[in-house]
Amino acid sequence: MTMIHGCRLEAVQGDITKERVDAIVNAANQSLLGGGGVDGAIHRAGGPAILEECKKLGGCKTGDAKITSGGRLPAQYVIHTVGPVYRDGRQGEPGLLASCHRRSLEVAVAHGVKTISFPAISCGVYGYPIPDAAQIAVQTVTTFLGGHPGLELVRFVLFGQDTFAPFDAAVRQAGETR
Ligand code: AR6
Repeated sequence: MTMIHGCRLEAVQGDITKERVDAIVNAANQSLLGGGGVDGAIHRAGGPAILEECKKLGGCKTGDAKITSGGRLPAQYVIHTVGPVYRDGRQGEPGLLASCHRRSLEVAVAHGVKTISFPAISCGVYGYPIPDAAQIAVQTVTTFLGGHPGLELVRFVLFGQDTFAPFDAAVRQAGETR
């Protein structure tokens, strides 16, 4: 855990669908019509209301983010973002992954969200190397917090030690180098 411009920033291991925060972020695909991984888990736990709202959104570009209610989830909102499919890191993947985090936070702030949890976007079937993704995620959030007071908590909720450790290290590093 570290404090960045008055906002608590932390990494924890867990299931993001259980998060009691204002908004959770979904690692979706461009259709916004559901999928596997964390996307499948969120739609299962939140119920059909989320998909009904998603159908009206007309999809989402890679790097962008759109919001729905949280359905039956403890979280009030789900912010659906689309991470890049990782190829070799030279196809704009870092910029697109940063954009996912920035756009998710912009949409969150526009809806009065004060507490938000992110999964490891693109780190599952989209194949992003986890240490690289962790650095980008934490750096982008940290930069955003510098320009946007009002957020109280940004939490990365990771499945498994292999994903948790690099995110936790990046969060600690952000606290030291700021
Ligand atoms: N809570 C927290 N993290 C989770 C959970 C959960 N309940 N379930 C999985 N993860 P992925 P991507 C982790 O594949 O790489 C979907 O089909 C998982 O271990 O869900 O962005 C979409 O529809 C991994 O670390 O997302 C897209 O088609 C991380 O969440 C595609 O997958 C992200 O893995 C998006 O791929």
